[in-house]
Amino acid sequence: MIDAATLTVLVTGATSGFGDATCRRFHAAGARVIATGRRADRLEALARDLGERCHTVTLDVSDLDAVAALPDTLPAEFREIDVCVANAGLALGLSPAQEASMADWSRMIDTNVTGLVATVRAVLPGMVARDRGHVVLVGSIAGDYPYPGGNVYGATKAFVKQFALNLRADLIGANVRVTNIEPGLAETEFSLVRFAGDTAKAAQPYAGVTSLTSEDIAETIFWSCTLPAHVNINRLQVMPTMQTFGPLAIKRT
Ligand code: NDP
Ligand code: 8X3
Repeated sequence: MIDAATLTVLVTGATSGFGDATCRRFHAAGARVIATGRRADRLEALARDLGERCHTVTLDVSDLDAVAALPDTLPAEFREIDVCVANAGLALGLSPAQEASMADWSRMIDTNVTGLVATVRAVLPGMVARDRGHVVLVGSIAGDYPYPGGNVYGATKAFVKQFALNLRADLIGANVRVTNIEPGLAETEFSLVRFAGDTAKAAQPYAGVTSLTSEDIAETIFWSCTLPAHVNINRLQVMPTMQTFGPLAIKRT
């Protein structure tokens, strides 16, 4: 197993949900953590909680210049990133495609696709040069299974799935692992964001269900990153036991 205390871990979207829990999980095991996100107050609170071995950077992943510059702006002791958890992402709305907001679609693509690839592009040269690294992408079961209103969100996560596999193809011979974690229903701020702060709507997906928690996904990420270096988890779907598959829909006349 890899000793987490030897790792420097970069997490995007560390101000909430999976990202916050992932920072806490690695830090508790002795890792150095670089926590990033847009909400500076949340990052400050996280840094206060974690204390030493935590560096925070206010970062919007859709600011491509800032993402590209990130590795060179880090303090020396955080500069050699071993694990990059490209987690920042969001869903906006649940409208059918013919009614959905083009602005929402653009923001999801800018964040979940362009921001994610920019993050990977920024860290990968250092990992390859050091012959040591692990890129963890946070995809979703929405990239595997379609559902009504999932249109562009699901498509961004399908992109993540193929990007992860294609990265593996490029990284042949390099000691750099790539893992796509695909969570199912998990109770975070995800729905609050999807439904633009409408707390009643945001609560509905989690009603009467024992959903995944942020800690469940953080543990899964931690596990995949601390497996022996010769083991690469390509993709991992994680669902709550209470979530499963429905039949294909048929519109009958
Ligand atoms: P949260 O809303 O709790 O967390 C999302 C995080 O992403 C926040 O820290 C937010 O930080 C950050 N973020 C959003 N936009 C940007 C941006 N432009 N730049 C930088 N950071 C950004 O949701 P989750 O923890 O659930 O979501 C994390 C990931 O997991 C996402 O990629 C999501 O698609 C995926 N996912 C979630 C599932 C769920 O059911 N919850 C299931 C499957 C996948 P800030 O606003 O401060 O920038
Ligand atoms: C989040 C899971 O099913 O709400 O990616 O889209 S789902």
